Amino acid sequence: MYLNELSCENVYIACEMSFLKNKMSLKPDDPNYYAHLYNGFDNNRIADSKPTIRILDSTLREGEQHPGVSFTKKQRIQIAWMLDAFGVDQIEISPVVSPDHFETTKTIIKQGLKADILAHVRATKSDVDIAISCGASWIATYMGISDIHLSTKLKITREEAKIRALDVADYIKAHGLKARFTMEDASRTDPDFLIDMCKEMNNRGIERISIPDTVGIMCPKGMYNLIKTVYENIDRSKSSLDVHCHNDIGLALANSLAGCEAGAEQIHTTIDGFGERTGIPALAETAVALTLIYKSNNNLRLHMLKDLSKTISEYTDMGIPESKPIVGDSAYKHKAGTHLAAILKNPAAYEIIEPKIVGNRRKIVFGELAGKNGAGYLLSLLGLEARQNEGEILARGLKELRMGDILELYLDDRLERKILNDEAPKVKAKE
Ligand code: HCA
Ligand code: CU
Repeated sequence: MYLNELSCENVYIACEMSFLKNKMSLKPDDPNYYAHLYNGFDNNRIADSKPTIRILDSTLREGEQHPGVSFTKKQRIQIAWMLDAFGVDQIEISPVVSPDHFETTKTIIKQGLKADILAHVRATKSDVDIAISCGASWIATYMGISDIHLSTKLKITREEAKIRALDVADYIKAHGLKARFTMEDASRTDPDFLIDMCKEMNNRGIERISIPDTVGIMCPKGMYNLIKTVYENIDRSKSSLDVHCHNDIGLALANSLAGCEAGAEQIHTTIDGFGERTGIPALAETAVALTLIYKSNNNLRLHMLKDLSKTISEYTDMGIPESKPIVGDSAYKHKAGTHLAAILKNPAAYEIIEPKIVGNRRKIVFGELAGKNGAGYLLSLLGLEARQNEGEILARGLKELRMGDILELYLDDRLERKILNDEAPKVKAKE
């Protein structure tokens, strides 16, 4: 890029940004300030003040489809209570999987939680009857509508699929119930057929239409285009759109957010992202993205995130990967010397949201990579004053030991206060 073009571009970006900073009411002393401006740039969903993007959690349905995951009835009820306390808008469960699931669905519906409880079933009248007999007031039905799903799974034509789907939709509505219809494998469906089906559901007053990327093939721009196509073809006062994106190449959350930028207003998640194959977006990542980046108007108890994740890992034997965003043990661990030096002055240098907001804890790691500031801090914790070049000597010693990481410390409140009050340990460089 030539200098002229670059400066033209810069003027444009600068104008947009100064407009945005007022619109988004950002504080210039927020370390994330410029990042928020870039995120809001050309992005109405972020720049418009406080959009509401809701969360449906499907841990009890999609989550149980993950190999090795099977909750007991009591565990499912506890998970539903925790999700409700956390503040998700809808909770999905399938009553048709087993008699145990049927009983659980019935019990959870009776609890009178704030979240809607959706009974998720195939698009057949007999499945809908099972959902109704659980006392469900919200019924979510799904049907694979791509050609490959129609020919290999359902073995019916598009016309037959349409008749069956509409028949079921009418049946649910005749019972006076709220409904969601899922266009399974929507991302690989002929758009003409997809739009036709969505319009039919929309005309019938089906409250929500789920547009899944069942196989995780989309990229964010593609998901944006898919949702925009549907969004522009339905009467939004009658139906809202859900996005349900699979994570086969790691794009599930990015795709879900892109879908919301195009007009969808509810994202499907599971705790820790478990689900069929590689799952769907994790609740923690979604909730933080919505709160921190999108400033979505949700009332989520983010401090429960780590506990939600721990609960699931205890009930599944699957363990939380250390590097899992937000809830993983290393999500707030700081190790390299330059990072430690900065963290010990102001943790915001390497953290976008404080660990206690999401129920996690900050840790610092001392070892080979600690550097003189980290080593100096370690000395000061041990009550030794790091004068002159002691920090440097210890740092060198730690490197020569070649034992990798030697010590990890939680920065509990007391130590955090020490950082913020003392600033960094005063390590004087050797003169
Ligand atoms: C399934 C398919 C589904 C449905 C999603 C939804 C998908 O396992 O039933 O109902 O919104 O990925 O398409 O999970
Ligand atoms: Cu799915």
